[in-house]
Amino acid sequence: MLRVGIIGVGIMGGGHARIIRSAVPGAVVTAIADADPVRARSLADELGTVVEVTDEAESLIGSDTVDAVIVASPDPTHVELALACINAGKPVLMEKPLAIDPAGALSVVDAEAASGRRLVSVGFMRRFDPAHTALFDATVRDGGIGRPLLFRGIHRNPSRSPYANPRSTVSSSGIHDIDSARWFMGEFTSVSAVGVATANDGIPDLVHFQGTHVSGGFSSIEVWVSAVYGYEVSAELVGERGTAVTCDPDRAVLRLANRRGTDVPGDWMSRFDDAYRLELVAWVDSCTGGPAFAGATAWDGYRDQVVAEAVIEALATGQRVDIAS
Ligand code: ISE
Repeated sequence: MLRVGIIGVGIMGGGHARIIRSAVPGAVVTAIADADPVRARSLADELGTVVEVTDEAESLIGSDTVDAVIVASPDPTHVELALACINAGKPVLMEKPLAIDPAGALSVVDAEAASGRRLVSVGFMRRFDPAHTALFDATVRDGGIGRPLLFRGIHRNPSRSPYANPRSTVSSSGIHDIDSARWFMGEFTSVSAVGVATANDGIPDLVHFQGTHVSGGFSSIEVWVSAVYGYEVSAELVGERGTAVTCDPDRAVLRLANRRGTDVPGDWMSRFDDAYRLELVAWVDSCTGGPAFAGATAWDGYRDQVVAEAVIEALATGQRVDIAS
């Protein structure tokens, strides 16, 4: 049984803890670290398996009640905690982003390489989303549509995060679409971007960016964090001989009172419930002698950060930004 410690038990960390309890055989949450002792104790009481509650992340990482760690604390703490897990020789699933800048992400890549072990996994859960994996299998893996020419991503949140800032639409939200575009099309070679701050407060909440890729194809990505109507993520791949687009597998089309349509989720936890579960199962398997984690690595976390910085620069300058591989 893999004993998991979780650092940061807000939306993501608490969500992971509950998924592990209900749907991830072979793992149990034994330790929680959070700056809010009331929140930490409340989750520990809810889970019933936690033997250690602390506000010291380093104490959790070093604890002999913990075999592997999930980091879901605020983004600025991610590098320090990833390095501490590497130093302790413990596998860690990092919530995205790996770092708040490329240099920090690269320090994690370098430390993991120096350790000689694959310890860092990064939680870009769309790589486990059944709709996205079906799209990948039907296009890139199958090859039936021919050479991939264009990846088109749409990513809409109903409302901004309370922590929204001029960078976060790209660095916190758009970084998911960057990771998906790299997954489908290979490394970026350049980006151009435009955006609008619908609240006139300097925070671009609707951003569109276009990328070119080493494969010769390109990507077109919309990130809108004030969409109001709901939470929606979709991806399409255009090839030489055909196209394919994600299709939400579990929505019913309701015909009622002269209307026809489906519900739209309200947030990412409901839209990606299967993805988070499958990601955690794969990570636990990788920590207990199973196949290597098939999701994003520390290198992906670094490259995603490099592209995010380029998009932010392109947004600020209105100029295309070239990206070295
Ligand atoms: C949030 O941090 C996430 O990771 C969600 O998946 C994403 O859709 C949202 O825009 C981010 O703010």
